[in-house]
Amino acid sequence: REDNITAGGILMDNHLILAAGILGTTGASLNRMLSNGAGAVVTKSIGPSPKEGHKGPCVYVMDGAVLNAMGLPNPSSDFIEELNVLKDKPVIASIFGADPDEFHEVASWFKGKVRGFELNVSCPHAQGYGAQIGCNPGLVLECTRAVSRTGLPVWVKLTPNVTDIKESGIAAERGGASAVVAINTLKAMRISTDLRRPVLGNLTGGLSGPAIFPVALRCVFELYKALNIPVIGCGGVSSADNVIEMMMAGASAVEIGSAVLDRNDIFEKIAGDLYSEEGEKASDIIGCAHE
Ligand code: RRO
Repeated sequence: REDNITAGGILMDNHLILAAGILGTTGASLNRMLSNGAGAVVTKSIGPSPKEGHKGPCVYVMDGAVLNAMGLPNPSSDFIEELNVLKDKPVIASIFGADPDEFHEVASWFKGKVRGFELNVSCPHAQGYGAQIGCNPGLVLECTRAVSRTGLPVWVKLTPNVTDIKESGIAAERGGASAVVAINTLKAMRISTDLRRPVLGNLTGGLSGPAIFPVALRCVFELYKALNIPVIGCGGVSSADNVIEMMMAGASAVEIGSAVLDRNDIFEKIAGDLYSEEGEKASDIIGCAHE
């Protein structure tokens, strides 16, 4: 069993990380995921002021995919007290803002409470707070640089909704990022033929789950080749075999989101399969598909 690994400057209990947005809204739920085998956890994205989120329906579940437009609901600085029950645990704060100053302000609330940050510059339906930043390499660089001033490791979560994800990754690296995370959700929609209207209140949203795994894998593969900082894989991972595939493409660690909604013991299940006694060390296969 491999424990205590470091990826992107952050010490974690294993290679499997709870992705942002899933069960990350309370200290108790984050703690439960750590007890259930997650090597680290990422919080729900926290921004500069409290936000209620988009009007519903906010989630639409399909076979092998989930469509969401939650709308960045979060309690802003009131969230910090949730971290009191997670002292010295491997917690990463997902944060967002409209510009570099807002990113730095939100990050400053978390100093001394978390091991590092994940910058959310990639929500596909965030109106000024998300992919508008992630699609602009100059802004990605400035926001990364602003949060790097905290001295803590900064991961940048990238959007797949661009022509060339390498450009955003290179901008994050230049801004001082310790790692990039690929990918956030893929911009998508469904229409109810009965109701003759889109299934989501926000009309469009972000697709996650097994359906986007091949897109995420391709992004990790391209980023690993283009960057000198670690790549964290995220997008539709639901088995140990998916984790190994992500690592072969170049992922140093892997985030798991939608699969947690299907079974909350997913971390124990995947860790059990991944760290079998006989098996190769997981870290020895990173990037082997490039050789
Ligand atoms: O809250 C959301 O609607 C949301 C966010 Br912040 C994100 O980054 N990605 C996503 O699919 N949904």
